[in-house]
Amino acid sequence: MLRFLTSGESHGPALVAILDGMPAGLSVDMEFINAEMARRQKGYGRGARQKIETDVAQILSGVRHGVTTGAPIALLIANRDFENWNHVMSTTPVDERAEDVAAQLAKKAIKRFRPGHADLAGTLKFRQDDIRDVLERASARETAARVAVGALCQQLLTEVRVEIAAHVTQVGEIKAGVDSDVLDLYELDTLTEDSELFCADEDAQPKMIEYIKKHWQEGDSLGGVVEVLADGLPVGLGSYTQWDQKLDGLLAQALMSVQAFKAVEIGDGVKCASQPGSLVHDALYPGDDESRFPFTRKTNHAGGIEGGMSNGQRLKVRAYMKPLPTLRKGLPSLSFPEYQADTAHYERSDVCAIAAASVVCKAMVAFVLTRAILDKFGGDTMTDLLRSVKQFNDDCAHAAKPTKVKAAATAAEEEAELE
Ligand code: EPS
Repeated sequence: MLRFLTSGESHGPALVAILDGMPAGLSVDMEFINAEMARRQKGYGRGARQKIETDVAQILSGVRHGVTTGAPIALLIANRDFENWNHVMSTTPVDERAEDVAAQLAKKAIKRFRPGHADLAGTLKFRQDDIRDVLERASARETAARVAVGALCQQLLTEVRVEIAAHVTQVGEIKAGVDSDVLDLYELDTLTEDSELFCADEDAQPKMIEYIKKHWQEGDSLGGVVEVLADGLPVGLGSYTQWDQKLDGLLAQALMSVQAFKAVEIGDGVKCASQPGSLVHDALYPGDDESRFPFTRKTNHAGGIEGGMSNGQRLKVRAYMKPLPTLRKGLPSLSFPEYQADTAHYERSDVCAIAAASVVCKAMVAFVLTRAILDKFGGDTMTDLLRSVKQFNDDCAHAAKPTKVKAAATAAEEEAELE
């Protein structure tokens, strides 16, 4: 099964990811991976850290001469900022009496919890006596490693003709007025790459930027909403047969795992709860020349998933991010380890990271879809995988049931034998 782990602290030497289970024979485009890495660093509302970093992924194993071998793929992204944190984040013991060490430790010390961050629960959970031990790993810097993994997955998706794109649909209260049913995903991807907030609504975007600016001036932070769309998915990814195989559940878990994400919605998810079934379910009609399948629909309220499986329509997933918990306008909080009334800690941070988060959400969706494709179609090699996906898509296009095909073949063989 395709899986990945990440490791690394925000200001440590590097971030690392291991992606295990990719088939052999996938050509790896490093330029694409690093373009995605660069995209994650962009977006209006980000803090000074991004001026320090130039994220570049390096592949250490599992790829030879630009092609995957089927072995685990290790990726490394160096943290340039580590040079300013070398004592604080040293993996080996440091001499706290040395002047430069003491100065750096004092400068970076954190003695007050930030409500909304992992600080409080993490410090208690791991019995740490330094909040930094928690926040360094809880930090969204980790998402750089996820983007590298997702970019590799996107390359496999491209091979099986699945297209994926993400855009920002809301910042705070400002919503984009974009109809995601009619967006061309290639155009969306190109458009958002050049825009400041990865938003497809040219009228809403300047308002979003003003809104972020206003909250930055007030020492506040903002969240928002990201939508991830995917076209060309085979029918039947995920499964209705078991709770932990449902594609919507898997997507929700993956997206909720992104730092600061608090809700996930598939299709018209939330709205569906307040509407009658006749307005929610997507009626079926016979397919025409343009349809991929012998059926078509006029709506996509389900967002491309029915019964926990992809249904051949565009996948539409929205993910909701809360405002970042690091605020210049510190909230009432407690000191650590005394637990006395104080104001929350503030250190350099982003005001709004929703644009960057859209790249991360896309990466996570790319990973879940790639895993679901490999689960359904298997294949140690890209050749096996492509053959199997094509065969299945062709079968679906003609609505042929393999069991019937087999029965017919058996009947034909029996008839031949009788003759
Ligand atoms: C983050 C705090 C900030 C963000 C960081 C996530 O880092 P720093 O404390 O170094 O300014 O910039 O995000 C990244 C470094 C990144 O590359 O996305 C946090 O606390 O989550």
